[in-house]
Amino acid sequence: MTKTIEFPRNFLWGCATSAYQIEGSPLADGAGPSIWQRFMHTPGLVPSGDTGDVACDHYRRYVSDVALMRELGMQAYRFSVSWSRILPNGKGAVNQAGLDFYDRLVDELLKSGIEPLVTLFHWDLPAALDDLGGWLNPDIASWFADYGDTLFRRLDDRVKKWVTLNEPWVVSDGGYLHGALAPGHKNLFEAPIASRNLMRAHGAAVQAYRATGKHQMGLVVNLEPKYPASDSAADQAATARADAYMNRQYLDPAMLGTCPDEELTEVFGEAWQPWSAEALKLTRQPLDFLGINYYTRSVTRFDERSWPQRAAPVRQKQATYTETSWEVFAQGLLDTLVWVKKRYGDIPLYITENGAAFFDPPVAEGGRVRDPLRVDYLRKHLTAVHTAIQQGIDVRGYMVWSLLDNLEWSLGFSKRFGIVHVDFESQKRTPKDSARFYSRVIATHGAAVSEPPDER
Ligand code: GBH
Repeated sequence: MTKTIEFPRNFLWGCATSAYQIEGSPLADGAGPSIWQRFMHTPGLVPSGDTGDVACDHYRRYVSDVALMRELGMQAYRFSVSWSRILPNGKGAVNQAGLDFYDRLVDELLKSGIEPLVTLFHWDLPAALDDLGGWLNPDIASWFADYGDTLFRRLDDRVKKWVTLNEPWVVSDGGYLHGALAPGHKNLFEAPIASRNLMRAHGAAVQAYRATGKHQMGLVVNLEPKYPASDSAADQAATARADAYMNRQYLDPAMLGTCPDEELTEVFGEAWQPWSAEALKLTRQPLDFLGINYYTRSVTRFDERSWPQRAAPVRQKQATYTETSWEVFAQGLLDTLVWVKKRYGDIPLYITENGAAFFDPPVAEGGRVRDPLRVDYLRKHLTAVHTAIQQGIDVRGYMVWSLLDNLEWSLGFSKRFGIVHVDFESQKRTPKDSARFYSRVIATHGAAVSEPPDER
């Protein structure tokens, strides 16, 4: 017998997006350019030539997008604010028209009974701040806090859940170490500095929030459990390095006020400098919740040539891989939740992103998009979340990544993560089978997770 799944009645069901990935109109109404605007318009950096100039045109279509969410039964919507719409130069003069957009979006959501969850920073740094060193400039902590303050003063009367940063690891690793993401630097010495300033900025924004805000503030990290490929000492040590690098580098300072210096010295060598007492103190601020983005795991082995962590993922022969070559491994989500509770104690948790890119068939006659692999992915991961709750882990909500097919950063529009298909020519939205499935899950408080798949 399959077990019946029932989530708590107050469990928060929703979906997530980010500004540059869906909005389009990046320079409209007085907005300044972001580093993503710059990066994607630099010839040669993005093979597809795709940009966020139009993306899902959400900036102009937000009313109908909110209506769509409502039709699907969404209870919450996690979106991010484009910093350079609010502060075209990253600091200083406020652009009221930019604030007005998010004001209208929040009102539209509330009118539709959907709770907004607002992320301050999902990678689109104002270009003007990058010109001042971006995340390498320690002053960014106060720039970020001031930006946050501007938003809190305008929206905290209606927004009850806030997030400082989305995935500091990706910003540092992709933007400063390997350079596949904006601002495209490749520098061993810069990455740890960017990480530290990201976390100092996080702390400074939480402090600013406590001074003006009345609700809840959290941090969103991408977590990926690392499992040793063998019990050899070399693989075990490589696994510990990979885990310190991706997972503990951010959560230890934020939650414990410590840093895994030993492993990070092994990763970065002389490029690793222990954090100052000031940085640790600023970073560690009491949080109301933690947001976890979970996509995959890695089975890790020692690999001399994997720079800089000398650890590499081992391909799993029996596993399913998504279109971004990430292993589907739902047990890893449960393991992650267990680990977070054990290491960091009891704190309300939200799954703030979870989802998968698969190759979808074209929209069929009658408007159906069959995406059984995505349905299966969601089913397995929702089952893992349910198990975690049964084990006493305080998971309060789940946001699927993503509502819409959107701009997958440097990979352009080719990787589709949406539960709603987007035709990027006509901008037509078509809910995929996974959207229908997720709607039923929400409507049945999770019971549909254990329903047999729709074979029609
Ligand atoms: C998120 O990051 C972003 O927040 C979001 O904007 C983005 O669209 C979405 O995911 C989909 O990419 O190659 O096997 O070593 C994802 C964070 C970190 C998840 C790196 C996968 C690499 C796995 N990712 N991780 S592997």
